[in-house]
Amino acid sequence: MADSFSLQNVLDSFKSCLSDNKEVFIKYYISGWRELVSFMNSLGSVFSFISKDAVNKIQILENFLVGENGTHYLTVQSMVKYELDNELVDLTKRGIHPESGCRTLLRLHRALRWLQLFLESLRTSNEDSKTSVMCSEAYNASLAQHHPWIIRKAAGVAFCALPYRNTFFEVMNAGSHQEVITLLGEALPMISEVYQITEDLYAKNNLLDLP
Ligand code: 1Q0
Repeated sequence: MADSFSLQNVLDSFKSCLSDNKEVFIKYYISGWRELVSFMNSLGSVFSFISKDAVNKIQILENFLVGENGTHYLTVQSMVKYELDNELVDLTKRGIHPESGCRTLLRLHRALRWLQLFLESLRTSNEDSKTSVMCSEAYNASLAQHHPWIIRKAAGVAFCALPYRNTFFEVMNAGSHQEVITLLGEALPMISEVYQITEDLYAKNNLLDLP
């Protein structure tokens, strides 16, 4: 179970992300990303430069969570407060805190917007839709704005290696195509809510452009 991907696991992680008072648990946020990375790894080695970066960022957050100040890293809200109160974030240019929790999570947060757009487009796609086109449109409307030319180029090459929609739906391991579409419909509001709460928190604290 643990090492076989299923869309249901992703949904479960993002469902568990929100506390009763709508704080975002870092533990489940990163377990959602781990699931997604395992999915991406099953698609082939052209994606390994992406999954390496994602794993690296997941690991930075995990280390904070299990580290001596771990209690401050329980939720995204408590992390932001703790790191800002203690001046642990490089706010305008990279300095002595190049790997703060805040800037690391921001990278995944931006990627979550891509995921949201991509999954929505998969959900509403038809048999003739091309995954590579859906993926790059989602990317251009989100993450690409934060990436230099060379990364955008490499991402574009990787997208061309995405399997066809049919295969893609099968790797998601969530039953028939109709079942996948239903599950996507359940997963998306969860993902969107986690995204929006984080976005609002970062905006309120002026953290959306952390270097
Ligand atoms: C399946 C297709 C995957 C497509 C992923 C799209 C994202 C492309 C991103 C390219 C990133 C390239 C690597 C390096 C980037 C870093 O420079 C950048 C900034 O960090 P920093 O430290 O230099 O300031 N990093 C990022 O922007 C973070 C990127 C994280 C990407 C995480 C992607 C995880 C992918 C998951 C696969 C999802 C499959 C979707 C379908 C699943 C169905 C449930």
